[in-house]
Amino acid sequence: MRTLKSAAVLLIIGALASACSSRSDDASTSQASSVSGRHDRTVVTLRLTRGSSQMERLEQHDVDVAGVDLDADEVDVIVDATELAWLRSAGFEVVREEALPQGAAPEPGYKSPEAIKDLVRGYTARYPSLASSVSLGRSNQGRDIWAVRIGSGPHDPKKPAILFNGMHHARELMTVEVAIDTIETLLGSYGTDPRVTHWIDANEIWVVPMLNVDGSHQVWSGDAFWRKNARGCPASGTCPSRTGVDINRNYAFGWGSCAGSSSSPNADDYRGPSAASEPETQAMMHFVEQTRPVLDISYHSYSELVLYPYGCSGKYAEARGLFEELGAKMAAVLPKDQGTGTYRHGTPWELLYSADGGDIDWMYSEFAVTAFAIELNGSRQGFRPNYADWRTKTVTKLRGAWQLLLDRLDQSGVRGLVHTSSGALVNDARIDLVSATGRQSRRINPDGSFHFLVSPGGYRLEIVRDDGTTRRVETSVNERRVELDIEL
Ligand code: 0X9
Ligand code: ZN
Repeated sequence: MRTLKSAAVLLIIGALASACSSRSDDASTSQASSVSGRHDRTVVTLRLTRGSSQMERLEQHDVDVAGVDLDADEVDVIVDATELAWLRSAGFEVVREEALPQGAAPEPGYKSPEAIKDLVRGYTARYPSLASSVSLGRSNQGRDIWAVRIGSGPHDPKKPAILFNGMHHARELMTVEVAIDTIETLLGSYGTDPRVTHWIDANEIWVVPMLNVDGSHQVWSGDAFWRKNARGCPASGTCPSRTGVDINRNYAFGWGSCAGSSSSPNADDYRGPSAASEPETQAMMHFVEQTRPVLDISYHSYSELVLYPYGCSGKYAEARGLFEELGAKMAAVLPKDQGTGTYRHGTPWELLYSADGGDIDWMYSEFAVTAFAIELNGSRQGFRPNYADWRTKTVTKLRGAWQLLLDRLDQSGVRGLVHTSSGALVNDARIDLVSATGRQSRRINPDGSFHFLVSPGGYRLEIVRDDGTTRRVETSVNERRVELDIEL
């Protein structure tokens, strides 16, 4: 596939796979040897028959779905010999098979957890007035998870926060590059590019380049297609078993609710023993709770899609209109890697499969974050696109998407601060935004601020403190953001 074009080997499955599946270090972990070790898996491209329930069937059988090519009606899965035999007997049409490049460390250029630590340190050293770093917490194996804050002053509740994060899934190497490019584009052009200068002056921009630091360590130790965190793995070397939790099935919203994850520790979408059981998930949840971003992009790969809540079949977000508007705008500025056309947009269940316990669903439902997941790169490029050919092309095109969100912060919306007559900020309150078409309700942020992204029109704000004190304010929104200072 994709990454491997030059070294691609078409496998004659039966003989070869069984010959290399009996590695002695797998034999000690009974499940790993019966489900499959990392050494005997193959990327198989299947024909997707429209309107059928193939994706659900793959999910029910815990098949590891790597990505889709919706234009070609194909899905790539990573399977062992037993799973491949099941796929054939279940009537799936196999289009291609390719070996995985096990043991191969990522190409030079891609970033390890250590490289991220050094880069983050370098940004804060070189741009002390614009960049600072914070550890969101530590992974299962004790690695720091770094965030870079980009802003031209101290925290200011008047300035919206926005979040960009990479690598929930360890094998999705290019997601880190996009996050790193975001940091470098912003820091490198402050004071020279007026748009960049404005974004940094007007907002608090947070970038978490690599959430899954332990999984990344697995990938750099030679397990090229490791996806999950490293729960249950030894601290060094690769993991002899396939345990590990899919961080993007572990968030505390709708956890395990719609067959959009697996209860089996060996499955690549294992949801973990309980909601938010994982330190990586907890770190991100705690961070979002503190910073309350208005917008978020979580980068994944691959499939060339812009996704938004919710992950469970049939379920749309209350703010569906806003998600569709912004999703369509971002997709339109993202041309596909191959051929013609642009990324598609929709919910995960419309375009891929049902997914529960995902980050964007949690961010949106818990803190009304307008949160997207972007699946970068096409299936020819896959999880590890050739760095020289694809790094620049990919990060450059993604600038169109994240910059569009930065611009959106200035556009139609209502931002404000709530304070008492003595000037103390109020955060023990709810705020509702009411229009002719409905009501959005949320808690005031810890710093006394609130921010609604809306379309132009007339709105009423209703603020109710926990002690019952109430205030109503009428406002009219046009193309620009309205700023309010509300005394209560
Ligand atoms: O399955 C996922 O987690 C993402 N696809 S991937 O192939 N990169 O694994 C889709 C995430 C959709 N987002 C949420 N439901 N949160
Ligand atoms: Zn992913």
